[in-house]
Amino acid sequence: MLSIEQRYDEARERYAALGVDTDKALAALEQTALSVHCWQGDDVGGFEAPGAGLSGGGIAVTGAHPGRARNPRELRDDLECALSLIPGKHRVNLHAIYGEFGGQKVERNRIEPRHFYGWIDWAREQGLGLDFNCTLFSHPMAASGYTLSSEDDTVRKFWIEHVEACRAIAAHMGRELETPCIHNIWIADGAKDISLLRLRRRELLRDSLDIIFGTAYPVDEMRDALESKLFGIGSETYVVGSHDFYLAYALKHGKMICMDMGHYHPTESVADKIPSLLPFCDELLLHVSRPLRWDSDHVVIVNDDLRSLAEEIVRARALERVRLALDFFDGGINRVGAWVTGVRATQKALLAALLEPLELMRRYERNGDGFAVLALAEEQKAMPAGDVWDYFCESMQVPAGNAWIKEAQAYEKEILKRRG
Ligand code: RNT
Ligand code: ZN
Repeated sequence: MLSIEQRYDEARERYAALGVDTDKALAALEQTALSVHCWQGDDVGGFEAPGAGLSGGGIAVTGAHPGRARNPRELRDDLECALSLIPGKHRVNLHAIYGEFGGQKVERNRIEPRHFYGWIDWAREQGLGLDFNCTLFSHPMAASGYTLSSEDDTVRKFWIEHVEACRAIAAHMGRELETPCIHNIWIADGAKDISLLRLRRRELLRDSLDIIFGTAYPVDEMRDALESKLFGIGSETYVVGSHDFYLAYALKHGKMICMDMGHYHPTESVADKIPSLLPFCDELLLHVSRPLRWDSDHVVIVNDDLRSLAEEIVRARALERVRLALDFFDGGINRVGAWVTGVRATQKALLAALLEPLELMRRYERNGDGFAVLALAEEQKAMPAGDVWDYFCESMQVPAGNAWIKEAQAYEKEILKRRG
């Protein structure tokens, strides 16, 4: 049997014949840090109070597979295991509910950087960047279904203070780790049925954001992103933070748009939104996810949506302007295995895009040779990208091919299954 290196050498020549430099492709892949969401490890539970789980917010985690992380130490152990099976250096994406509150009840509008020192120290030690999200769900103050767009001044003020606190924490993380922390705002505000306050609530959300963004932070410390949604469970008819709303807000105020692959109409192409927005935005944030029926957050796999997404980023030469964060959760399978599957799938899709013979395809297109563009893209599917991927994994000192599966199984047997 040929070794991974021999297979790579052969693949390198085949790609080179098409004008593709596989070493360059791998260097670009290595440079692409993905923001790995902490919440796959504990079903979006967080550490606010023992037993507190996901409630409200229009998102739901199903499944009761044993081994859910119950505290920051377990979650960090699980992340370390997952990251050891993923090639490259990445970032970890936290939510405000993952602070270390020392068993104390700390109101969300009172959280501080010190509640995240444990994460910052760990990230520094592991050589990881951190990203951050405010948490405006799973809370009594969100029970009405409205937060930043609430007509109740007390509720709105509480959540404005929460997001302000989160932005300060994000800036602190960025400063400490010397890599800008992306702070993403997603709220579940919306209505199950007819609402007569569609405009009113969007004006309230606009005003809340204006107050929140009244404090400016240096871009090398933190940057703001706004994540829209089409519908959620219990907000089927109306979502205050729609795509149009945030797009308008972001363009007007120089904020970043976050597009979650699960938050659009099923036939709408998130991939094509990338080259639509790039002429107007310096940077974009993507939540890489897999919508299925009513759920927006299945574990990511290499499907056509993901491939097109990666292709549009690479074809637009925008790998440095489009930040990729993962966003999926499955409580029904080995959670570490779910993480690794989704992150590696994203990397494989990026690699496939980086291995496209773009110069040749562009030449064909400019020469009006449309069939050749199509044919070349098709033939690409039978090229040995897997050999390049295996070599990448091996050179990054992580298991190639499916060898990581037994490592995730062993971790489950030795660690996860032993948890209560
Ligand atoms: C929900 C959004 C959001 C969340 C996380 C937990 O539909 O996608 O990004 O998944 O903030
Ligand atoms: Zn998302």
